[in-house]
Amino acid sequence: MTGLIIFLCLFLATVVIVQIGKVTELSAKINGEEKTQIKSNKANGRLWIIFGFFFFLLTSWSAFYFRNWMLGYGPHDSASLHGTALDNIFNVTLIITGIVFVLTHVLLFYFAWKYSGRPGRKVYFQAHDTKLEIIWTAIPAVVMTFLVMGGLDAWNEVMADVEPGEDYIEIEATGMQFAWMIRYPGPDGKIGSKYYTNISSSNPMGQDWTDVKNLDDFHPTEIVLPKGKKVRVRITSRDVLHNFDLPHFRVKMDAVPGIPTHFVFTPILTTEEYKAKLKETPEYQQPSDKNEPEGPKLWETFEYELACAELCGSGHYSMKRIVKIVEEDEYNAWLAKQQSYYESSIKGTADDPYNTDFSSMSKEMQEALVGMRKTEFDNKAAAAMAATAAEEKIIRLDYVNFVSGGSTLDDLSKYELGNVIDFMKKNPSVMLELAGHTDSQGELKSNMTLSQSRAEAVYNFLVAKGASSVNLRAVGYGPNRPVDTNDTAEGRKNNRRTELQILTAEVQ
Ligand SMILES: [Cu+2]
Repeated sequence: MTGLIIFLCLFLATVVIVQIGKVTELSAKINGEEKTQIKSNKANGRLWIIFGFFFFLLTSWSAFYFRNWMLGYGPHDSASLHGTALDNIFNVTLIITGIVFVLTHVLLFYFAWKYSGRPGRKVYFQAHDTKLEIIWTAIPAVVMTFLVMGGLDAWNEVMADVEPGEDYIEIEATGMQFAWMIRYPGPDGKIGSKYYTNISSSNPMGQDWTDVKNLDDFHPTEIVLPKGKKVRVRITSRDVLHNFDLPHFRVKMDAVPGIPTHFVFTPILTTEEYKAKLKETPEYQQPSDKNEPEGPKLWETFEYELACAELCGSGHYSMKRIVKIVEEDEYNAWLAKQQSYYESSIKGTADDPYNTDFSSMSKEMQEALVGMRKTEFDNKAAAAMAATAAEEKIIRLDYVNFVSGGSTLDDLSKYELGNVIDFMKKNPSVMLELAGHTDSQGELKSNMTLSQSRAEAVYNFLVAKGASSVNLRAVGYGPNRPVDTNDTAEGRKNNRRTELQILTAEVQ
């Protein structure tokens, strides 16, 4: 329907124009060609002046009317340290070219009116004027030189990489159709290596799990950064060209498959501080959702955002990520809550190269894993110590394992049991029960014996390594205390376990 109406409008407009042409032709015949020509010249000259007037009026008015929405003005001053330099270059260029633009256009419209065709007026013919040539070559050349020099200066300042030994946060952004994937380095401050052939549905960035630096890297859904700290963003792409764009920080850099790029910037305004500036602006007092006039206002719902500034495909518009700038302590609290991608999604799965074989790991990797397991144990122990209910005073020894079917501890168990010894030395008065549990497969009697001998194996190991035997007892519970179903392989695996129960009463 709309298409038909547009077509009819265009058709009628064409008919009108053709008819006007015919009428003009006819009147020219009646009044004589020359008279009509003079009249038309005059009318056109006047129209130029009117058009020029409204053109300037509306351009200036719209610039003024929308000023508070534009980046680089009022509430939208740059939220990063380097952004001011870019805004200044932009403004200087705009002012200089703006003056030239206004002057040339005023003259253009004025001359069109002043020198419109008249009987007896002849065009002034000028073949060459050296002086003029020099003037209109030299002035733009000098102005351009200054603009380019200023631009290069700002470019060098904005594009400067971090110095060796400098304090900064490094994060990584990987573009893909159609999302930004963000990676933080984790507590070690180092982003792990990755390679495109490793990319799979469970490893979206292609991280190399044999690289220790990858073990603590995490993938947050939003970018959180502290105010006043230098940030270096590594920028890459998985498929096509994307562009890492943080408009409020004047950060913009292509994400190119195969060619890593980077950008360094320092946020200087927290999200809250930026909101406070918007709050002072009448434009941001409108409701954020027009259908909900009483709902939150525009300034209240403001968030910094990461966009893709490269037209990268049909879902391009959806490449948005929220960016939050917070105070340092809030940032640290957020960091502490993040779980590494390896821990949450890789560890113990088929993708974990060390799922079964610890011995093939590099020394560095082994140490990293042992360190992580120690932290895990210490956290569990602290929680069990703080708990009051008996069922919460249990530390599950996840890394104590036995050679299949028997009660011989495997090689790796010594690390976890080392943690237990450290714990006992730190808490010499705590009474502990070593509890062995099995699943319900097989005969009850043999399960009872197996769990008892496994608990004793752990007991003997601990005592041999210097743990106090007075504080310890070993009990085999067989299948009697399941924590999961015995109907599935996974449930049975969960039921086969060794636990450390912190006893509140004395050991009998
Ligand atoms: Cu994109």
